[in-house]
Amino acid sequence: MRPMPRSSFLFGVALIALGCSAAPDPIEDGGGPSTGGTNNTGGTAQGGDNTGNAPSQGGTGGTGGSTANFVTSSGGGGEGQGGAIINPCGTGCGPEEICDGPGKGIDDDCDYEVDEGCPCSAGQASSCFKGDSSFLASPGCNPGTMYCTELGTWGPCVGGNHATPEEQCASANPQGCHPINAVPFATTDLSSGAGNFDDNADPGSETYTVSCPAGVNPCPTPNGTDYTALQSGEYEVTYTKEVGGAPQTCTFPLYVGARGLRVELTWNFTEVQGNVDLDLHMKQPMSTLPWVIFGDANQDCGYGNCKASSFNAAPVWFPAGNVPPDPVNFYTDPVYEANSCYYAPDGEGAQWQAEGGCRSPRLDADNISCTPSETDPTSGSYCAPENINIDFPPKNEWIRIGVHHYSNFYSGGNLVKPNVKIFCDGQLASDLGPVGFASPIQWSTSHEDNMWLVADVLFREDECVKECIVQPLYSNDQNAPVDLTTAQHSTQNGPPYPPLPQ
Ligand SMILES: [Ca+2]
Ligand SMILES: [Ca+2]
Ligand SMILES: [Ca+2]
Repeated sequence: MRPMPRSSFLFGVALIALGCSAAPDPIEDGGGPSTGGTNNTGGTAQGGDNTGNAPSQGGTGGTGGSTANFVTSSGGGGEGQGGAIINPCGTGCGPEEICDGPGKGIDDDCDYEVDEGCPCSAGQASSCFKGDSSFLASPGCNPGTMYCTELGTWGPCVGGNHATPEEQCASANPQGCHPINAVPFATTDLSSGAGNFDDNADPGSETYTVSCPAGVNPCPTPNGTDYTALQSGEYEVTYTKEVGGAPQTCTFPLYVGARGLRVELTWNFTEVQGNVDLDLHMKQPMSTLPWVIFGDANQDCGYGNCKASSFNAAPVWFPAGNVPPDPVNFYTDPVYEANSCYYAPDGEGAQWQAEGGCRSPRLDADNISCTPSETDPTSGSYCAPENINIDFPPKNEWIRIGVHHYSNFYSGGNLVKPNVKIFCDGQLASDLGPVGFASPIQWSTSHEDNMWLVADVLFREDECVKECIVQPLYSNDQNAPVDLTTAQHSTQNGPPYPPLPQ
């Protein structure tokens, strides 16, 4: 067994104690594994109601949208003297499922279904944890992901490691095959996840295979024990060995993610043969100024001003003098691997290293053209996702996401179909494009210079939860996408922002 990759520390960062847990935190109590921990963000999540209707269990009825919470431990509702409940946030195992607040993404009634019957809407995704949520912070336990179904309620919680009778994640053997973590674009040693399971392998008999999260195509293949995942999400690793000539296997998850807000753009690279250039854009929080796709405008982060190579013109969005967790324009993490921008492809990461830290916002990768048949994810021609990041997002401000159809050299007949995944502290909060719209966004060459306004994202935090809300943007009641022409996106921001949540 090789040492845990140092990048695994990152997810400890996201396990932010919110001061309301009555239950002991096994990580803070020193119970965390010496390997660096198997928890990722410890996140929980749940969607509200995108229609603006009040959540069924008495929420604010505000903007709705998809939300992702980051509850560190919901505890057991500890009792103080006289039996008074002193943990206002704790739910533990209670009599009923709760859809919002601290109950988001949590299996409040411990029936091993999460947010069963709770409302959600198109394009929403969320993390989820089955069983007693007080185990969420335990080594070996990790949330899975659930998607909103066409019925307007949450689908099954898939992936993750749960406090169910079958999995008993809190008592999983940390010495055997176990979950591992990585940041996007960093190369991970898969053998660290095989634990001591690989100790007795016949020489030369070991192989690793990886299956990617939904929508990740092409899916990178391992190079021996090295693996470079480019997109956030949960990957399933299968390790195979022979012992005395008899094959044995184990599987374990690889959780890939980064801190803060990370928006990832891909499109149907294979169908359009890598000959289409889409560009991811992010608008300065709460800005109502127009989009400026070529750069040179502070309000619009894109390829023209947000890459390391266009650093001098980079947007300045946050007050000087801020320190994390307040939003900062530039930050050098004392832990080298926490500077996730250092792993950006195409030489951009090396430029960030030369700058000595990561800028926020920033565009880590601009895919201009690519070769869908390329299988080496470290190759410059690999069909990599574009991504824009804010490492320490501001609170209570809407951040708008857009995708610009820059150029289209494809004449083969297939339309280009963008896909945007929005991650909050490593947790999927929305998956938009192919799903989530009655008529998904799809462009032909005649739509060059159109701009799809994807969603607005807002981070908020109170004494119990840290959450992000994703509000997909729709042009009408039929869930059609907002698709702006040149004349429109060059003169306007698009629809008004949703009301700020209470
Ligand atoms: Ca719940
Ligand atoms: Ca339940
Ligand atoms: Ca591009």
